[in-house]
Formats: sequence, C-alpha cells, structure tokens
Amino acid sequence: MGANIWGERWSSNESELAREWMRACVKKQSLVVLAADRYEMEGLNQLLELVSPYVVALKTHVDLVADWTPGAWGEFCNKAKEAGMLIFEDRKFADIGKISRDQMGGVHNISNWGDIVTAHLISGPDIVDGLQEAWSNAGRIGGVLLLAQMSSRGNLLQGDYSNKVVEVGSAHEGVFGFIGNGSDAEEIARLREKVGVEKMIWTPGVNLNVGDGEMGQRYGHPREAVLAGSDGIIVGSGIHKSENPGAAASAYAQASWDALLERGK
Ligand code: S5P
Repeated sequence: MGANIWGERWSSNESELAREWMRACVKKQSLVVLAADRYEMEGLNQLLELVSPYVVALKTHVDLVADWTPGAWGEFCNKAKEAGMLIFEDRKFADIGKISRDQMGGVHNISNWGDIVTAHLISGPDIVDGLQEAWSNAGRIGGVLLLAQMSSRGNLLQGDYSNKVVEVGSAHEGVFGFIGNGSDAEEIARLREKVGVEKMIWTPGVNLNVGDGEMGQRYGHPREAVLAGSDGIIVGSGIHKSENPGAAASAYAQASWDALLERGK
C-alpha cells in the first residue's frame, strides 16, 4: 500500500519509520501532524478523542503539561498508538551527543514512548547518534527530524547553516527527515530540491487562515506547503483552538490529502 500515491518516495525508501508514516497517511487519507499544545491531561485526552480519525502523528511538548504523571502519560500515548498515530516529541534537542542521549531518559523518559523527536544540528552530528543510542538502549526504533528551517520570524536557520543540516542529515540513517518552513512555499520547494526523494519534510507554520500568528509565528496554506514538497503538515492552533477540533482536523486532512494527490508523488 502506498506505491501509487507516494511513487518513488515509497518504492525506493528503505526506512522502516518512513514507510510506516507513508502507510499510515494512506490509511487515514491525511498528512496531519497534530501539535497538541494543551497544558493539562484532560484537555489533551479530549482533543485526542475528537481528532483521532484524521491525525497521523501526535506532536507533543511533554514539558508543557502541568499535571503530567508517568501513568496518565502512558495511557494517553497508548490511546494515540491504538488510533494509528506515531508519537512525536518536539523536544528540539541541541546539546552534545551524550547529554542528548541521557535527556531521552530522565523524568519524561522520551525514548520509551516517542517515535520521532526534533533536534537542532548546532552541536554537530553526534547528537543524532546520541538520540539513536537512547532508542536502541530502550529496545525501540525511532527517527530524528532535524530543524533545517523554522517558521518563526527572524530565525537564523538560513543559507549555509540550513544547507549543511541537509547535507549531514541526508547521509545519516538515523535521520527521518527535516523540519521546513510551512509558511513559505518557495522555501519548502528549495528545501525539497536539496533533500531529494528519500527523507521526509514536515512543516509547521500552516493554517487554513494564512498570515501572521502569535509572537512572530507565520502561517502558509497547507495545500501550498504540500504542493511545494511537504510530507506532513504540523497543525496546532488551527485544530486545538478551533470551536470544533474534529471538523477542523478533518478539513486539514482533506486539504493535505487532496494536495498530495495533486502533487502526484
Ligand atoms: O519552526 C517551527 C518548528 C516547530 S516544530 N515552528 C513551529 O511552530 N514549530 C512547532 O509547531 C511549535 O512548537 C508548535 O508546537 C507548532 C505550531 O503550532 P501552531 O499553533 O502555530 O500551529
């Protein structure tokens, strides 16, 4: 399943996680990654119930949850997995390899439940090895999304730095893909050209209402992002702040899926 829709992206891809992502997208006819930025377990659980059929990956900021406990979190993650979602902790690791590895443990024990994490490459490539070692020690597989671009105004992930992230990340098996700037289709298209067909590009900064968001956030349209090369649209407030999160998630799923079909690979 997936060959007709993802084309070469599917047929030439050997990454287990990438294939799992592509397969799950086809099953749900959606490229939606939900940024579940709610700050209490009750709100998170409610949100999950409303949006499950339309969401393919659940993006968390575990340290935002005020009433977090290992038990409540474990149940929440299990529900998401049962509903066919990958779990993506957007931790934006940036430290040296061994510390990043150990930060996958600690209080939140991310390596036990996270399938994907974000990292900056600012400290060098060992960060990817460190994160992979943590998954390996936990007996699990996982993938790193490197920040190659960002959606926020004035960010420094540009030019040579951005290119270097793609160069190093593309050659590393532990890298699932890259974060691109969903608010700017031209930037995504340039990123896709450098990334090639193998690695994923997931894009935050998308909203059906394009324009400026809170505190320097910027939004582009999900359709434009996918047509330009995004494989996963990361949507936060467009869904969790909507009066009807289920209907909103369905609309984002439809927009992303239609755009993927239009893109043709
Ligand atoms: O460049 C980035 C990278 C990320 S991962 N810009 C972002 O906004 N994000 C994340 O995407 C951010 O941490 C938040 O959880 C989500 C966007 O949320 P929204 O409410 O603006 O859609």
